[in-house]
Amino acid sequence: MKTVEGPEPTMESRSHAGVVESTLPKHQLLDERGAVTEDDLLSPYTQDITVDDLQHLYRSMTKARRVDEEGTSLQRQGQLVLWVPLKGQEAAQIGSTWPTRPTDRLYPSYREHAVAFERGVEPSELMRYFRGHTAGGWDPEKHNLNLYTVVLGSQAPHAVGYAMGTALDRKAAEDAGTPLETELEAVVAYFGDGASTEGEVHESMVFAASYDAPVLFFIQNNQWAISVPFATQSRVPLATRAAGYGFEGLRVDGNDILAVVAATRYALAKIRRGEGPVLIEAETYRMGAHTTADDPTKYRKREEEDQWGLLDPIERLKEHLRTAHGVADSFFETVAQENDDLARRMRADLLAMTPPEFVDRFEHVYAEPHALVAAERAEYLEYQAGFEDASDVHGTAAEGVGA
Ligand SMILES: Cc1ncc(C[n+]2csc(CCOP(=O)(O)OP(=O)(O)O)c2C)c(N)n1
Ligand SMILES: [Mg+2]
Repeated sequence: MKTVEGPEPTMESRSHAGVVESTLPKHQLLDERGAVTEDDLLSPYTQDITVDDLQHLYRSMTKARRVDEEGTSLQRQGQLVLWVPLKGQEAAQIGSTWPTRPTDRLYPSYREHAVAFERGVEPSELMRYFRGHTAGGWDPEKHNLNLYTVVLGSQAPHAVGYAMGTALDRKAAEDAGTPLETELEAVVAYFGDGASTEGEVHESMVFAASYDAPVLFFIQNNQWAISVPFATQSRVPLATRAAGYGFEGLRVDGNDILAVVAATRYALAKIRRGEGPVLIEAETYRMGAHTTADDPTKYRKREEEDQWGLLDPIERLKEHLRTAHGVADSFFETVAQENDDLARRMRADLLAMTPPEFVDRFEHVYAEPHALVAAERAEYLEYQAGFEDASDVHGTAAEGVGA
């Protein structure tokens, strides 16, 4: 075997070599100052967007940010077990959810709070999850939104499997001579730059390509996977990977709500035509900590945060609304007031929540009765009965929260 000349790459040199420049264009429709820019591929997909629509998008983005701030405070005050901030990713999340239909199934990771709100999940419902009061969070069927997935990338095969299933159902109906009259439903799999390196994500992309699955892989590249920078995760922009599997990949400015909406509309239209999967890489930034258990000052520079602060997606849309559409200050003030009221209600709802009993956990292991779980439950109840004060055993979930 012929050996390759030259120094062995070390972990150090490979990790810090940076991301190779790509010829793939980065799509943008609103520049850093909120002025409209033209994009041959995407501009046609925003023609029908009205000022009302833009105001809705602004409301949704600021609502998510306000709830996010409240989430951090609540965790600091001992009312949540953990909080996962989304600050900075509002355009990527709202811009990709808004163009979906209620019949499209979404598979989030764990930071997609704005996606959940846009899908009708109440902020307090989400908070209940981060308080440790629920085993899941919400009814996935009601919102057509799968539950949060903390095991990185594992929602990707679920999403692709679901997408393949919808396409197979359609084919079965056609074969039976009763073709469905509705358009193909799309499935969206959300994950991050870090998760994109998981084996399951690669396997999902191979399957999706092989079976033309109606799925959109929506990657929020927020530049960090906890303390690992993007340059360590990939030698190339993630959108370029799609070509290797045989489908289209788009790079968009993920802090530009119009570009994200347009790219998502473009991708969904293609997916609904049965042309297979699409990948969108939304380049954005996690402005806060990874979670409330993390301290980003330990691994990234203040200058980097300041640089990205200038690209704030909410400020950009606000500037656009003001300058291009003459939206008055009173609109922004009213929205801020509505968001404060919402945060206050959410806090009150959270503090009034009744914690589940420890024994309830046995109910959620299997859907059907199970002999082993029933025996363990009985053993637990017997153990608990041995204490004079039942709360001495484990306490309730709420007592655990403030500890
Ligand atoms: C399979 C697996 N490995 C490791 C972890 C620990 N972990 C949690 S979040 C995270 C970083 C994920 O980064 P990214 O995918 O970029 O998403 P982000 O948190 O930036 O939104 C890691 C390594 C995990 N949850 N699951
Ligand atoms: Mg990340």
